[in-house]
Amino acid sequence: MTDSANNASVCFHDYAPEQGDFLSDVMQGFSNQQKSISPKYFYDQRGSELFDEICRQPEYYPTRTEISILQSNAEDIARLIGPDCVLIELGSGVSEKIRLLFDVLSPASYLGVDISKDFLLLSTKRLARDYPELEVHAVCADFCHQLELPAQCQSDRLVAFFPGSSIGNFEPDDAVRFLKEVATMVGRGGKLLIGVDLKKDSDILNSAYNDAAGVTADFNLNILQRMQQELDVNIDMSSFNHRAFYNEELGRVEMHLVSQCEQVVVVEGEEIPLIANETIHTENSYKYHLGEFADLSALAGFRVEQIWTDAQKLFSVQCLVVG
Ligand code: AVJ
Repeated sequence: MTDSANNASVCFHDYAPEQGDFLSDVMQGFSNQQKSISPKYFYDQRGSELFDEICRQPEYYPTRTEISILQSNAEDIARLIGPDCVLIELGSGVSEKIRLLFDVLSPASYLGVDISKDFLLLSTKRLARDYPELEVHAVCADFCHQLELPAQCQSDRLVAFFPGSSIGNFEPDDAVRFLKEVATMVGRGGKLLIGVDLKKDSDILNSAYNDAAGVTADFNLNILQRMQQELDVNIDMSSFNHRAFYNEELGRVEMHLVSQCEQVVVVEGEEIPLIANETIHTENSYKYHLGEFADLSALAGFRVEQIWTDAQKLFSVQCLVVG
């Protein structure tokens, strides 16, 4: 369904997935040997707020590092991309980072894609207000499953923007599949500006996902809160603990919820037993060497055109081109 309404000069397109996926995904994830819930369910209103707060924690280096890379290299990035492109931000959230590029990039139009409708509308309306010259589109969609552009946004100068190292949430095989879809969407000569978190000392990674203020723990536990609110479940939240660690062998940070005792969780009448210390796996955040990510991009049909990093090589922003 496409519902286009000119609201505060934002053109809105609704491709939001049907509700009901949450329950079936939870049941599916709980029936596996290693119980799991997809990290996409972190981002209800409260979860999105908590994630925003994570980004401001001193231990969580990715956000501020990426912002400083974008700031220091904005002109360089703009030169590479060229003027008058159609800029498509995937998982646009609060759309703060894109502002760093607008002034130097002068795109023809901007399209924010996000699954969280309220956040999306708020942030695209703000952009439309602050950049009155810019044509702003908001697409509510789960970009993992569909990357469909509204007809008005077709152009031979498409540039996707995928910041924050959200690509780290995909299994490497799925990352290739996803990047292939992005390549198809932007077409030959089209580009992808992407933030990729890099492999590094495990102490830095472990503290980034175990901030002293406990915000990441709250963010992780909030997924149980969300289940309580939206599904017919009975979970004692205080019987679960946050656990995050860098799995060096697999090159990823893992987040889990650890059951503190033997207990039974009831989901829509179905009893799900957990033994003491059993975990529910809630997230993987893959980290890459530059060479590893270049190989992955190549499998998807992208060539790495340029890489920008910080002095400590904590994080990278990369410009990929199709073909
Ligand atoms: C939004 C997926 C990039 O993996 O660092 C932050 C999410 N999880 N702290 C990440 C997250 C815990 C974040 N991504």
